[in-house]
Amino acid sequence: MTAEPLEIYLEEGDLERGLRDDVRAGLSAGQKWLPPKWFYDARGSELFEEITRLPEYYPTRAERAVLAEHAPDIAALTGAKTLIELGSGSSDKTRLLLDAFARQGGLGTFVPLDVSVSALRGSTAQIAADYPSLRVRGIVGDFTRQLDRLPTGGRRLVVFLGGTIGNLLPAERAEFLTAMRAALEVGDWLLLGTDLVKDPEVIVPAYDDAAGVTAEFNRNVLHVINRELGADFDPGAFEHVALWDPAQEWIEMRLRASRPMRVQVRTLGVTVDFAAGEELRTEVSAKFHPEGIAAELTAAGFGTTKFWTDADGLFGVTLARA
Ligand code: AVJ
Repeated sequence: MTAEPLEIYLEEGDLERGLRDDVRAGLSAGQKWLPPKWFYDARGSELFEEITRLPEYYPTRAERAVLAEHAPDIAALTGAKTLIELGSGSSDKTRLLLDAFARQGGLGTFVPLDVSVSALRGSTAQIAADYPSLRVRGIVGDFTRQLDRLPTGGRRLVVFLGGTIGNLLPAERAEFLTAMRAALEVGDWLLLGTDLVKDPEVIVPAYDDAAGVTAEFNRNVLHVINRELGADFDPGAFEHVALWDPAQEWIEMRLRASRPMRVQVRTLGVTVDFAAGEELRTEVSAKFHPEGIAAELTAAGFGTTKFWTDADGLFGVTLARA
């Protein structure tokens, strides 16, 4: 089947308004910040795909190894009819699941949901071509906001891979998991990918690679704001910073002003001053302990869980029953 036209849960106008609100709030804060979802325009999505192939960036490979080994278990345990993928991006690793379901039979519909229209266009067309018996319904949406509108019908498996849940702060995460559980019915399933706490000497290079791709990805958010909101950031004047916070057990990406700068954001009519060395936080990527993941899922109302990791114990994948 060819992919169905993308369903739009998030209009261009909503996106634009969301960006304006986030930029206004984040750039006027004492400690400046921007949410990571604004990295992912077409260029940002491409840069992220490039990151996943870097030697230092282990999460994608480690998660792929877990899925390669356990996709048949996941298909058999869940018996899902509909697979919904949140923050699907290219849906590359998801193919391991689709292959396992294809061998088992029974999966009828694949629903990738992402904020990136460009990423979704590519992935839905390719998946529809490669899995001719699957119905492919791409949704343009924000996974933190559209949970109550997830497609229904048949047993569902929601997959949220890559460790993207680590982009949420702890309170946001609890709220997200609770909303997720509320959106599901007893018998539905959640498959959650989480990067695990490990030696920062392994984590930091994954977010500060030698080739500078992550630095470019980080600075891309400034290009997005320049283009979408008529700002005049000089992205080259911001240095990429990746910092491990041992107390929070998360990595932060920041952009550090290399000199004092005054930035105009024309659409918002605001002026933002940066002192030399001032940092703008662009991403938090939390790392987890297996017991912590289970506890958070239980607190959100999920039942039995299964937990798998790769041979090196780098990355965890949890299957939880609603
Ligand atoms: C897509 C959110 C899982 O946090 O590792 C990669 C994004 N940031 N390099 C992550 C990212 C810097 C990635 N996630």
